[in-house]
Amino acid sequence: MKITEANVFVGGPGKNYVTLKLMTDQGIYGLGDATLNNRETLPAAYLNDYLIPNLIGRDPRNSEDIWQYFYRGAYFRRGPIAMAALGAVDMALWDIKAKLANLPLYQLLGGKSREAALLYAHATGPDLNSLMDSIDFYREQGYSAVRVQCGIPGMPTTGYGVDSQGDSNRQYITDFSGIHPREEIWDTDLYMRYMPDALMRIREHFGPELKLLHDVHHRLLPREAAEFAKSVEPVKLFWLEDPTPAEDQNALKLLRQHSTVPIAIGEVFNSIWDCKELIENELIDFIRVAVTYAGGITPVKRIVDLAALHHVRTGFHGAPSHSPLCMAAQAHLNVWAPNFGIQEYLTLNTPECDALFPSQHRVAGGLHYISDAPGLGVDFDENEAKRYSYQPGSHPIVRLRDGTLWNY
Ligand code: KDG
Ligand code: MG
Repeated sequence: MKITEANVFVGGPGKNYVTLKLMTDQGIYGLGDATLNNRETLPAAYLNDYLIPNLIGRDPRNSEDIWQYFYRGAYFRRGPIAMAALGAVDMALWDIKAKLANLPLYQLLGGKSREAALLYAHATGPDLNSLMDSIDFYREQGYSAVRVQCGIPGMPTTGYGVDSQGDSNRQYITDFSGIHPREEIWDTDLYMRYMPDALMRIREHFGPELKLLHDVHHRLLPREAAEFAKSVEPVKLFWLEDPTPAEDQNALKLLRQHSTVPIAIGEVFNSIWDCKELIENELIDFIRVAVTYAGGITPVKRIVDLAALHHVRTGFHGAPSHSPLCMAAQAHLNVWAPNFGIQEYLTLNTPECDALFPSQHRVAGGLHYISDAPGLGVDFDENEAKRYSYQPGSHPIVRLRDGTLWNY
């Protein structure tokens, strides 16, 4: 069996999805996602210029050797661009392998450990009251877990999709405003004064059952993160996400000494090496890698197995910048993983997205039910794809009030 042709498509309804299609001499094709949010043309170029020319003629069933060939074989390895491109190749190879076996992919991982995977939605609001309305909205849809973020009085923006001026979910509305980022202001003191109380009011209002998650988006210094984690302990969060920038893993030690709040980290990680020490030192409770950014199903399965040894559960990244292909790859891992925790899920199933990526995967009552179609269970309509093209966009830049550049 040989790979005969490969094509990359960039574009989509409201997002620049980077989709890889690998064709074989047996008519079976595989699909993968290489979308690197706001840097989409780069994994596409990496695929077109380096990976695809070296894929043609290879046997797609040798997914491990192909993964090693592109990972070890690239002298300058790792990094989000190379790993997103490799992630798409690996996903497509698993898609082919499972289609060849005529099985849904999860069967090749070890079958089902559960019937459906728990999802969390994003509840947001410009202020606390509208955040509570947003939580109600998701509860009515059956969600038992929500990430809660709201605007902070006196802080015009938070830079992570929530601001106090009425625009509550900007991060997830397409920001195709061009290559120059808008600039937003962050004020740590205001956040530290306001957010612990706000989270406690949410807990009191909704009671003990609702799973509450909160994302700090890498904004705090280690000492501040330890203080914040300690102060939100009575809220009984399901997790506190990215309290500090992920580069300084030592920072988590201080937090751990002061708080038992469960910690979730990893959405910016690209390899097992980025999370090895966090997992082995048991400094986190949930690992948040995404199958696309971390190089595919092959390496993420290794991360999940390592995490299981250290009581770390999965909580894969599921921002809408991941296409339904990445979300499907994660869904297969989620039904299999013995140490599954939760899956982030932001509604992708608009009619336009469903037309571009037809699938039988189903979300209901805050749970993801896996498709039993062979492979990943997601298709790609190339005719639909002709409606879309690449649109430049950018994450915001965040500054402190004095102008100091801060972490987005
Ligand atoms: O591209 C960056 C987004 O995916 C990120 O800001 C989303 O923090 C995020 C989350 O938890 O989904
Ligand atoms: Mg996050």
